[in-house]
Amino acid sequence: QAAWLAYNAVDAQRVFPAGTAMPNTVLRLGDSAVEISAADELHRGFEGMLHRILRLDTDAVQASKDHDLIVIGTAKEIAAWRPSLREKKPLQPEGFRLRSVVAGKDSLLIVEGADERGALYGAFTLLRMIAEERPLTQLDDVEAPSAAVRWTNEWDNPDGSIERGYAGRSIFFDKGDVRQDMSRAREYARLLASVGINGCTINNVNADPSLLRPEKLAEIARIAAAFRPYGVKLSLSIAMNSPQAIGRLSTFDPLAPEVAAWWRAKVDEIYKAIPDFGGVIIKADSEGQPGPLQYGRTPAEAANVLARALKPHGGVVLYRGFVYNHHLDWHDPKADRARAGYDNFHTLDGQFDDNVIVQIKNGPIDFQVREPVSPLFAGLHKTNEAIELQITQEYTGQQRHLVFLVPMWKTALDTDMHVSGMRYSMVRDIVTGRTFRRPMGGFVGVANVGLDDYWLGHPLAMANLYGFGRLAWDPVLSSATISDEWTRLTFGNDADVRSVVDTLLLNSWHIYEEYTGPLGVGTLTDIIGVHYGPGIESAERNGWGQWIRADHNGIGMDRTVATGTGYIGQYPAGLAAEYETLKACPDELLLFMHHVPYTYRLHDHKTVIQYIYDTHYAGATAAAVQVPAWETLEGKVPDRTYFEVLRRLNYQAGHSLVWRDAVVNWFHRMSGIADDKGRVGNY
Ligand code: GCW
Repeated sequence: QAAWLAYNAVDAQRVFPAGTAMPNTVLRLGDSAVEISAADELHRGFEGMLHRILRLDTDAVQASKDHDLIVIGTAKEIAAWRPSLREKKPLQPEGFRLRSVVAGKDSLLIVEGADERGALYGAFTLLRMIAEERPLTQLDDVEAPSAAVRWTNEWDNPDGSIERGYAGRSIFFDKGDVRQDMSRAREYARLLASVGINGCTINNVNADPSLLRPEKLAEIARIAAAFRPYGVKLSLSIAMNSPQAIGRLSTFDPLAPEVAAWWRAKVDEIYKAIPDFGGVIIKADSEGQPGPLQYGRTPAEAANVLARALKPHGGVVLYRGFVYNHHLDWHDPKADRARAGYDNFHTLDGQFDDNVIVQIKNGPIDFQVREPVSPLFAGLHKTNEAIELQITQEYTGQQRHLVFLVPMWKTALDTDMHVSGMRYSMVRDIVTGRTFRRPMGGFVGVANVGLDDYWLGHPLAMANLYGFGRLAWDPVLSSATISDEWTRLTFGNDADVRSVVDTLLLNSWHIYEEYTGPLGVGTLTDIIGVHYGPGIESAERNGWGQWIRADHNGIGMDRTVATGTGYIGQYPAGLAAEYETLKACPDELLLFMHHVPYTYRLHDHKTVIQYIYDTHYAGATAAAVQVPAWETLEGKVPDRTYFEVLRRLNYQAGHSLVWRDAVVNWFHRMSGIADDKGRVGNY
């Protein structure tokens, strides 16, 4: 349960080398709940890592007897405490500065937040530095988050089940009610805050309207109270038809005055129960959810009704861009689900109120093992955007397979969209609001943690939750940095442990991709139901549009402008040009963008079919090799974690063979082309 806040013992000499004083006291200058958490956390961390019991002090006179202090507070509080420490350059919202200062007899470690949250994030950062055994001499670190919205979404249902959750039941709900015991909710908020996450949407985007009933809001307020000391704002997924479903209006047409009035009253009621409520998230007109299209209204018209109700309270609307028709005609060569996000939203650019953010999944389909970035990111210049990333491994092995997703997310965030007239237009800068100078934007991670002791089931899957938070804070961080930070915090600084765990994490996405869906074709898993295990055929001949268009001659979706669905034309010209021609299209996205014969040769001249065979054998072999690599860590990581990971890696090694054989045999039968190494079909 401690996850990466393990506070394993460190070598104090490294953190406080000779001449650097180790503090005895933490002096807390503010009384807010968040600052109290921050001071408590410093206490906890020092005890665990340095075996030092810090005195907790709130009285400046009392503390001044001690000369070796950590001082924690907001910039305002610190300037009031000692005017000489006043900052000239103001800190960014939620940011902090960590300084070591020698003032007369005093040796101070100053944790200065722009605000209360900043102070808390500063405390966690200081503790991370200690965990990594970084010397705290001449410390001067100024940081601020990349964007205002850094939220997780939890797809929890009131009955306690979790849609696409793979780690036990809900930490919030049970049998229709909010749980009595909020200890896990509180611990979760602590974990989130430790990586700078400031919001959490507690219920499924396929929202149950009954959660907006007054008696339920009173229960939900208890969850908000558990989050509050960690600066995590609670938000709710809402169903657009709530005014009808629970309000007994005859319509939920967003433009009907009585509907707008209903939402205003409901939002006011929510803020009475939860004064720091973050806002709402809306999934509408998608996969059977009610929405404005039923009344001929647009997503912007629907979003703005909520936005106006939330505005006086400072709340925001996250409107999901995941709107598509799941009854597409498979026989229509021009039909293309990937087009939907852009087609549905780009014409609405400029029509959303300023406190609306369009929440866009990283890829245009649905969290496949490999997708290009959604063209919608570049299609909205006058609209706030957030990127939605999936921490829960719906299509990537459901935490039974090890897949460290940070490198995959980085490929999306680091994509330059080539927006015309801009030198750079990386997705990461678009979603933080920099590129188009938007007032707001950010990062949403679908986490789906559960009651499981390891929160996500697979102990190593927690690197994904950690990595999501770190990227939301600073999307420029590298995958290797994030992986190594997580490993050190979780398992300590042992060089062997770091090297084994980091290598496992950093190679894992590639390995999973090798034995599942190749060349951007999709994950090749069961599409209709659980999204687990090989299910190649299930992609085709249905309305869901995750088609691979494989026949006896070739495979892939032709999304070109010239002969295909025209999807590629949704990208800015520079990027579209790259995807449109076979020559320039990167191999890893080939089958997403083009339909080619199995004998088509990739950039290294290997044929597509031989590539499919080779990668599936290579991937399964690599999955098997993870097991002995992990076994070298027996006794070096906690036993329970050791055996839990081992069990899962063994399972993964076996399941990767199932994947390999299912995929290679299917393509062998389909193509009739032999494997040039003679492995396939020879039993
Ligand atoms: O991929 C699909 C999932 C649904 C999910 C949906 C969404 C919550 O299979 O379970 O619904 O995405 O993101 O809305």
